[in-house]
Amino acid sequence: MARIPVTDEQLIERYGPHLNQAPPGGWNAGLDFDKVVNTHCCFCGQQCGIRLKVKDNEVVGFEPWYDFPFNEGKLCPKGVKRYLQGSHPDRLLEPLERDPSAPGGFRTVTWDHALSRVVAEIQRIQAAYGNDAFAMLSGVSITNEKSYLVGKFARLALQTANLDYNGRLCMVSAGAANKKALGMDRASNSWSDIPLADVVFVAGANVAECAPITTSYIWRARDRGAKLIVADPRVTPLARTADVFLGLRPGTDSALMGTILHVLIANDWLDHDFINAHTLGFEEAAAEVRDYTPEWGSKVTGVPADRIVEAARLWGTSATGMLLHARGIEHHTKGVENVLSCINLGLATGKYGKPGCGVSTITGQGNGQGGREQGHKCDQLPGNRDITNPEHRAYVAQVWGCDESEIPGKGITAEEIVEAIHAGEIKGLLSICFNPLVSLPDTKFTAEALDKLEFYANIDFFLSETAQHADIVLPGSLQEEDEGTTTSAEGRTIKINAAIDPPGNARRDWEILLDIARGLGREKYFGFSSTREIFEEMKVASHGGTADYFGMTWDRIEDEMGIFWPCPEEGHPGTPRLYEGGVFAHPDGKARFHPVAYRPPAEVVDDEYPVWLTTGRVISQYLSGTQTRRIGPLVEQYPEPLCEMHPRMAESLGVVTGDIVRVTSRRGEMTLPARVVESIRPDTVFIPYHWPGRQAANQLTNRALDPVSKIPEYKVSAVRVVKAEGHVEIRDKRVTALEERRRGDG
Ligand SMILES: Nc1nc2c(c(=O)[nH]1)N[C@H]1C(S)=C(S)[C@@H](COP(=O)(O)OP(=O)(O)OC[C@H]3O[C@@H](n4cnc5c(=O)[nH]c(N)nc54)[C@H](O)[C@@H]3O)O[C@H]1N2
Ligand SMILES: Nc1nc2c(c(=O)[nH]1)N[C@H]1C(S)=C(S)[C@@H](COP(=O)(O)OP(=O)(O)OC[C@H]3O[C@@H](n4cnc5c(=O)[nH]c(N)nc54)[C@H](O)[C@@H]3O)O[C@H]1N2
Ligand code: SF4
Ligand SMILES: [Mo]
Repeated sequence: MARIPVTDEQLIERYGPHLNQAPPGGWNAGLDFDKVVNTHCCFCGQQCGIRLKVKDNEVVGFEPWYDFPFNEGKLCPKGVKRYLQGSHPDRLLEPLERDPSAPGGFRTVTWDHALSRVVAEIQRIQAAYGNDAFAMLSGVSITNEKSYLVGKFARLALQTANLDYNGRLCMVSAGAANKKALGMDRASNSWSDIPLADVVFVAGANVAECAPITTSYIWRARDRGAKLIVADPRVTPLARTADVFLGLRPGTDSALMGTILHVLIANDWLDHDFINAHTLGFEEAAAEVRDYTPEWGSKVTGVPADRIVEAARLWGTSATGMLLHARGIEHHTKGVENVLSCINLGLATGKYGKPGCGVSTITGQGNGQGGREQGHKCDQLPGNRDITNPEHRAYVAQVWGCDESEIPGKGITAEEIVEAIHAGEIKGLLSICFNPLVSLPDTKFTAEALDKLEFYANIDFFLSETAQHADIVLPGSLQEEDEGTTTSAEGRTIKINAAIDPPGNARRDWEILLDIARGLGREKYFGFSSTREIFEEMKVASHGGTADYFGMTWDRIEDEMGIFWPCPEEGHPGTPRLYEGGVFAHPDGKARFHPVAYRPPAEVVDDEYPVWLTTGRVISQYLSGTQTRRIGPLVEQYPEPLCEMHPRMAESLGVVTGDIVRVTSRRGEMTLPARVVESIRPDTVFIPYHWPGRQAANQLTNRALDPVSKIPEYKVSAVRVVKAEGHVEIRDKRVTALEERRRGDG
């Protein structure tokens, strides 16, 4: 009987010698250090302040940064262990070239060789098939400066329209809805408004595990007597403390929000003055939900009707309120509609532009906010400008010193790029900060696409699963090896400070892009000699756009511990709370209601695939896991994916915790241990997605996309679950207090 490994030796036996092991003398743990650098966590969009301890060009530990106002020294398990990744033995130190005869499939090459090969392949592919046949994929764990550079690099060095980024798997549904309804894409408030809310409504966000520091803001509201509503198919740690828990069926959020709007209207829990003065389209939105009675809503969502009414009452009758949502409502083929249906609830009750009032998405990746403004989306130019708008193009062309006609048009989105590769239309790819083989839906399809590329180059600091399909791998930089800015979930732009230099022959990401641009003969557009110079150009390029950084300087950002955009002029204080006085970002200052009709997910359960599958995260792992699967203490906390299921489902399958189950969808199948929990709907299973290969949840997920945002429907697929061979002992650290009490051991 296999056991889940618990000792270092067992971990290494099971996962190979690649985990962080303590060096012979034990971890230095930062006792001995040369300097301490104030910076931010490299992981999620909370961007907690942290002080890194450095010894001999190595990050050896950390200190809490108590003065940084967002987290006041608090960190989650990932932030506490992040310092262990830099000196990992897997760190890429040299460029690699594919060589099937070499051990591991790659041989080390010089930078000259690697860069010349990249340049030659770009030129060959573009000459043979046209510029757009070479695509670029980027990510938003990189800074604003790098995001800006990637946007300019793809348009003016690669001269391709086909650039997109991994926020396409993340924040785009919220982004599109925010722009449609409010005219601007940012969280409506700084987090300091959360404690002022009388009701906090959390929809599809596992706050305690994925935005851990936000929990303390919600707690502060609770301390003042605020009520908490949570909508989630799982009873997440935060949901266990909710006043009203809405345990809806996956994929039914727009029906839930529509029903709440119906109840608000039926009881006249509306702010008519706000609706009349500051919004358009209320009548149409109201007409759409005329028949969305609590009984109808209950039938569609599976939530008792009286609970929906109670949620509406709390939201509608509280003077202040904040609605926070994340991927649970956004990872859907109606992700944009789901967010619009939440915004409708905020507008109908006047909960915008006042202390303690707002509707905000909780951004996911480290620079998920800033990275979605600087122009590396396929339809976007810096400042969150529109690449199809002639005025926007002309402005950016003038900043770039190019002719407007040199800026390519709108390209296709991330999953569509992979589809175009699969179809043989895109032949070459350069990617930075993206691990699509683990993170895109339908892994088999992604793997087939990667193998069809004539040339693929990848910039990363670890050999990610996707990088293993590359022809050339260029060793880039970790967050702590370069400086720049990011913009956190709150909309606060902060300064990342370099703690160390890239080790070995690794280079800073931006220097690599500049080298390629030079090789392509496009150096005239890329005369940067420092990250600061990129920032200076970026803020000019953003000027006049909705995401305006023009008034910021690095010094001010550091002195003031962040500046909230828009910050359009020098000396401007920044804008922690948007839409004050009910002034929205559309030219007429009014927000737009949108009629939202419920429609089912792309795939629904049937006799063959009778169980809903939803996917997401656990606290100790981060995204595709390239980084956190290499940090031993985090691996130990949750070593492999488990299939969470309710005791009723487990009983019907004859399964107990630790039994291996086979989960099959129309795309693929996987076997993994079951974890029986009371914190999930009996008709739904949950699998976290942080693992590759046969442990990848995305073997099962559906490639169906939202028609507007083009986000994949990660949160809903139909699967079949059966008991398979085998059992593993799970040392379960995630038992809820309630389960413990029922078992009589707590
Ligand atoms: N520990 C950790 N933290 C992270 C990350 C990480 O990988 N690990 N990643 C960061 C990133 S990039 C992101 S995007 C965020 C994501 O942060 P979240 O969106 O909070 O995390 P998820 O686990 O993707 O999903 C959130 C919740 O949605 C619920 N859900 C599933 N289906 C539905 C549905 O149909 N409706 C509703 N209402 N809820 C549903 C799930 O049960 C889950 O509790 O986290 C960030 N923080
Ligand atoms: N089934 C399922 N799939 C999902 C999701 C889900 O909920 N369910 N969530 C989706 C979401 S919200 C997201 S955000 C995506 C994330 O998916 P990805 O973006 O593919 O995941 P990451 O792990 O961030 O991959 C980033 C890669 O960039 C590297 N990297 C990190 N920082 C830097 C840097 O500064 N420079 C360079 N050069 N490289 C860097 C890392 O080593 C890693 O290999 O996954 C999506 N996939
Ligand atoms: S909450 Fe996010 S930013 Fe803060 S320590 Fe954890 S992973 Fe890092
Ligand atoms: Mo994300």
